[in-house]
Amino acid sequence: MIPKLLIPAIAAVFATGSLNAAVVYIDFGGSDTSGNWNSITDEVSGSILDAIDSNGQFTGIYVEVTSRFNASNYTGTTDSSAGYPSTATGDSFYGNAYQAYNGQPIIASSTVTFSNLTAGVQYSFTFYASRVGVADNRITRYTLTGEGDAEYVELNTSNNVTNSVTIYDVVADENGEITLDVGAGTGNDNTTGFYYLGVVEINYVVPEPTSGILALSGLALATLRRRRR
Ligand SMILES: [Ca+2]
Ligand SMILES: [Ca+2]
Repeated sequence: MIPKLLIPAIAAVFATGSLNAAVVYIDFGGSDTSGNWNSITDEVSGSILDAIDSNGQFTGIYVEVTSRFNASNYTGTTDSSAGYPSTATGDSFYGNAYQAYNGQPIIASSTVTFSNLTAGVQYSFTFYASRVGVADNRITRYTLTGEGDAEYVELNTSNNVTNSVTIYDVVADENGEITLDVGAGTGNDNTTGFYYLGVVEINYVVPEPTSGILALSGLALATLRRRRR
C-alpha cells in the first residue's frame, strides 16, 4: 500500500512526465515551404542540421539524403484539400527503379537518414507524395529501419491528393538513427519505376529532462524514508 503522504509526490512525478507531443514537418522537393517547416531541396545530398517542430522549436533532429534521388519535380497536386501546404505537396523528389532516366542509371531506392534521435523515444513517420496527370500506378514503398526489424508501408502516388501512410512507434538504433529507404512498391507498373517522396511528418512525445524526474523521485523516496523511521 502507498503511504498517503507519498501520493502527492508520485502525482508530481507523473505530472512532470506529462505528454508533450511534437510534430516535425519536412518538405522534400525543389522549393521551400514557409512557416514552421523544414525544407530539403537538394535531391543528391540535402540536409537539415537541426529540424524545427511545428512550434518553431529546435528538436536536435538531423536529416540528410544519404543515397540520392534522381531529381525533383513540380508535378504533385496543389489542391488545398491535400492536408499540407501546396508548396509541400506540389513538389517531390523522385527515383527510377526499373530503367535509367534523366542521365542516371537505375536508382533502386533512395535513402534519407534521421539522426541525433533520442534513445527510447517512439517516432511515428507519415509519408506523403503526389504525382498528378498519370494513368499508371506509381506505388511507392517507404521502409524504416531503426532498432529491430525494418517496417514498410506503400502509397499509390498516382493522382494522389489526400492519402498518406504511417509507420508507428519506431525507436532509433544504438547510433540514434532511423533510416528511410524510398523505392518502388508492390504493383508499381510505371515502365521507369518512378517513386516519390513529397512530405515526411514525424510525431513523437518529447521526453522530460531526466533530472527533474529524478529530483522528484528522490523527494518521494525521502518522504517514504521519513515515514518508515
Ligand atoms: Ca516544396
Ligand atoms: Ca514536397
